[in-house]
Order: sequence, then structure tokens, then C-alpha cells
Amino acid sequence: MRMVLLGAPGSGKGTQGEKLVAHYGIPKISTGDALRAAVAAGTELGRKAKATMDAGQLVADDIVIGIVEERLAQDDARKGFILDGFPRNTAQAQVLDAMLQRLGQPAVDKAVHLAVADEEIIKRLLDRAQKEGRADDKEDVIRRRIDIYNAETHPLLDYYRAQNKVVTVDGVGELDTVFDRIVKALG
Ligand code: B4P
Repeated sequence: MRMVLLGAPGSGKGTQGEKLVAHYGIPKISTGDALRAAVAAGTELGRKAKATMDAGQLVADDIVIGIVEERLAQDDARKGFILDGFPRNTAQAQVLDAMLQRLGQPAVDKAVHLAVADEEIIKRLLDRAQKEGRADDKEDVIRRRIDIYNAETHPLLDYYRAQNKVVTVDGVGELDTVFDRIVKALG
């Protein structure tokens, strides 16, 4: 199974991605996690990405593409993967398709779209801000991330629809309920 998780910030990609890892026994590749780890470690990449992330904007394509390519080339990703937070725009999706070909891997099977309304997303992320204190979980930044999602990432649904790969799941409800919906939709 080679899947990409699509959904607004806070729609549950990271959360459901973890559960899918356990269920399918394939690795999750999260560009957000990788970038936050680079920021925490103070690497050059992390220093470059920090201000952009804190402002809720997308990090440069070449940075995230490098992260994904390095990870996809590892052995455990050959039997499948869950991409969480990548691709984020059409250019990244096109690069991903070409990258899989270059690595001699089959194409993406499914794009799982987690549908959650904006007001619910804002509520969840403000709640996470209380618990985790992420710099990009402030209301004005959250609204900017949602705007960027609608402008740049949402159109990816058409990209994957044209390939007949989109599975839309209602992302509102208990974590296990949403997870069951995803597994059932994937067949
Ligand atoms: P990400 O780390 O991808 O952050 P995110 O979109 O906020 O999703 P996340 O995975 O954290 O949240 P989740 O939905 O699981 O990106 C952060 C930043 O990194 C971006 O803004 C950008 O700057 C940069 N970046 C990452 N990838 C990039 C790329 N490809 N190109 C360019 N830049 C990139 O869950 C959120 C919260 O909701 C959690 O607290 C969770 O507990 C809660 N939740 C989940 N499911 C729930 C449910 N069913 N009910 C109630 N709460 C729920």
C-alpha cells in the first residue's frame, strides 16, 4: 500500500498516520515531523525552515523533496509507505510521481482525504497549542495555514481524482471511528 494523506492542518493526518503504520506495517514519512526534528536539532536545514514554519507558510519545495527522496530510498519503504503532509502542492505531487519512477517503485495507490470543517480544525489546533505549545498553533497562523491549504493543497484532490485515486473520509468523530472509516474505505 502506497498512500498519501491529504487534509487541512489539524484534520488528523499525523494522528491517523500513526494508526495506519501499526495496521499496515509500513513506514510513515511526515515532512512536518522531519522539519520539526531538524529545527529542534538546530541543523542548517532546521534554521532555514523555522521562520517559514512559524509563520504558517510552506517551506521551499526543494527542502521537503530532499527529505522525502532520502527516506523513500530506504529499504523499508520499498514495500509501501504512508506520506503525511507531502505532497502539499501540485509541483510536489509531480515530483513524487517522477521520484517513484526513478527509484523503480510503483506509483501511489491511494490519496486519502480527511474532510474536516474549518471551525473544528481551529478548535483542535488551539487545543493542541495548550498541550504542546507549537509556534504555528496560534489563531492567526492557523487561519493562514488553512488559507494556504485551500489555495495550494486542496487542488491536489483534482490531481489524484484524475487518476481515480481519491478516497474521502469524514474526519470528525472518535479517533478509532475515523480510523475504521479509513480502513474500510481502503478496502
Ligand atoms: P504538518 O506537520 O504537516 O502539520 P499539520 O498540517 O498541522 O498536521 P498535523 O499532522 O500536525 O496535525 P493532525 O492533523 O494530525 O506541517 C507543519 C508545517 O511544516 C507546515 O505549516 C509547513 O510549514 C511545513 N511543511 C510540512 N510539510 C510540508 C511540505 N510538504 N511542503 C512545504 N512545507 C511543509 O492533528 C492535529 C490535532 O488534532 C492533534 O492535536 C490531534 O490530537 C487532533 N485530532 C486529530 N484527530 C482528531 C479527531 N478525530 N478528533 C479530535 N481531535 C483530533
